[in-house]
Amino acid sequence: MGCSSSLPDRNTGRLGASLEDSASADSKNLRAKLVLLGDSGVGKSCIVLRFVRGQFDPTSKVTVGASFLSQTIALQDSTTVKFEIWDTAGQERYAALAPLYYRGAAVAVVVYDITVPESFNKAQYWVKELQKHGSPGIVMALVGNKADLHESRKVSVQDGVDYAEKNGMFFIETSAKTADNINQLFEEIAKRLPRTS
Ligand SMILES: Nc1nc2c(ncn2[C@@H]2O[C@H](COP(=O)(O)OP(=O)(O)OP(=O)(O)O)[C@@H](O)[C@H]2O)c(=O)[nH]1
Ligand SMILES: [Mg+2]
Repeated sequence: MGCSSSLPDRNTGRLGASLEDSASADSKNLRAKLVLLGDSGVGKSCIVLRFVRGQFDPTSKVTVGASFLSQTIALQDSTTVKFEIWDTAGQERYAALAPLYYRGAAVAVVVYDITVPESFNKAQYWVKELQKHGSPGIVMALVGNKADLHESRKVSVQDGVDYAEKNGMFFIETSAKTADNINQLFEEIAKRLPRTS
């Protein structure tokens, strides 16, 4: 399962960028280092694949280590935002690597699966870790993925909304499968990035 096999695996890229370096450029052309965190199987790689390539692959592999992709979007005010995306591996054995990827990140997208309550608990764990060790001023989004599986829903929308609100996060439910709210997720993040001028 997973979507990572079709993504390039570039573990050798720069990891330790400062926050200044990770959300920069002029006010019209922003650049932001973004990290995705969350339990294995919640759909992080599928969200990235949908956002970057417009595809959904139900048959590919779990992520090993992390993979890197970038994608630029244009906002209505003609600002462009280049997202430099680190898609981390959710399997427990990779948990110790996470700081390498969230260090210096301007944006953290914490993902859970609306059909798996344990993944919502894991999301809360990542939020706490980011609050302790993430960049000051990091923009955080809480994402309930697999919204297409609403008949198997185990985490209510309200639980997501409440947790996000308490922690100053942006909240959205998405489906990488149907593409529902995937572009909106990144557009809302882009709007929340600090502007230098
Ligand atoms: N129904 C449904 N299935 C999804 C969705 N997103 C991902 N999946 C499925 O969930 C499984 C896991 O997706 P991945 O994107 O690989 O999960 P991951 O979070 O990257 O997992 P790790 O790389 O191990 O951390 C795959 O079988 C996907 O096809 C979605 O929005 N809806
Ligand atoms: Mg993955």
